[in-house]
Amino acid sequence: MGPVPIFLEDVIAGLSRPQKALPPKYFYDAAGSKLFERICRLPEYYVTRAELALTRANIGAIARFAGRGCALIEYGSGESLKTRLLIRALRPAAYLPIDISEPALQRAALKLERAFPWLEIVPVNGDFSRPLALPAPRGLAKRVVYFPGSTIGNLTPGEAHAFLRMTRGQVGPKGAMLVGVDLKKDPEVLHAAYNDSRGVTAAFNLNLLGRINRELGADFDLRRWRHYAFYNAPLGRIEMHLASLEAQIVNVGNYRFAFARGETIHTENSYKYSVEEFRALAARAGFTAEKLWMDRKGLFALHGLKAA
Ligand code: AVJ
Repeated sequence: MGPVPIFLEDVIAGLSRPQKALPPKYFYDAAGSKLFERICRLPEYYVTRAELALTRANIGAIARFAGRGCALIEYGSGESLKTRLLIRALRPAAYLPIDISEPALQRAALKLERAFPWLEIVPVNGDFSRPLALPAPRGLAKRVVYFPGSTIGNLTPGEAHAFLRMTRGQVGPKGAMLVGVDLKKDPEVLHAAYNDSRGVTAAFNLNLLGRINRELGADFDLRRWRHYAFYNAPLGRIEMHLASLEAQIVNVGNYRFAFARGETIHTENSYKYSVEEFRALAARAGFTAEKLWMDRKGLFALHGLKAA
């Protein structure tokens, strides 16, 4: 069984729940990855710029914290500028990018090979929402897990706890972790970041239905759906949904799903954590938060965690 049956199963299961839902990891097909890169350059989407700025400004301290010559493991690597900064400063013994998209992984690995011919690159095609076994490290290099971009915000606090426990096991007692976390802030700023004026985030969200049509032969009519994103303050998260503009029936393979007017498919959570909240979460997973780097506006945090 390849990836397609799993995609189909996940879609059928998600659309069969009382609150219909789809896993956000499926946003990132070729079209979705392109749209996400456009999101990262939007004026309203401060996340990428804030993280890049704080990484640039603190790269020396970050490298000292992680230690030179480590095995650097990056989850959800995609194609990242921050990674290049880090590789240059850290001079890792090996770099293990982990990504759900095989083409994105291969493209990124090729580019990095060209830029850093001295670096051993071991791409791992994997989905980190499930437990993942990493290739055994060569030598005794200390392992450092890098999880930037606030991707951890896609996980519920329970899932984030399980993920941090898994990476705590992977880095071992001497290891460290760098986690990029989006901070709680003015809800207007958050709202604008997920409701950009150019409609790129809307296109990104709607592309999920397009992908289901393309890959699973479904018949979602994209004109009958609207992007809907809001900040859920009590839960501390942005929620993205796709709202059905009218009562309709959609076929996915042999399955039929009925949608009421205004009913939504929940497509993504993006949790925001205060510094204290994230430290508490890391502590429960067996990490001590030793370092904290932030951008000047206090929009985004990079936490340096050591095994407790
Ligand atoms: C890549 C998961 C961090 O939650 O901000 C951007 C994805 N969704 N705009 C985020 C996203 C809508 C992004 N993460």
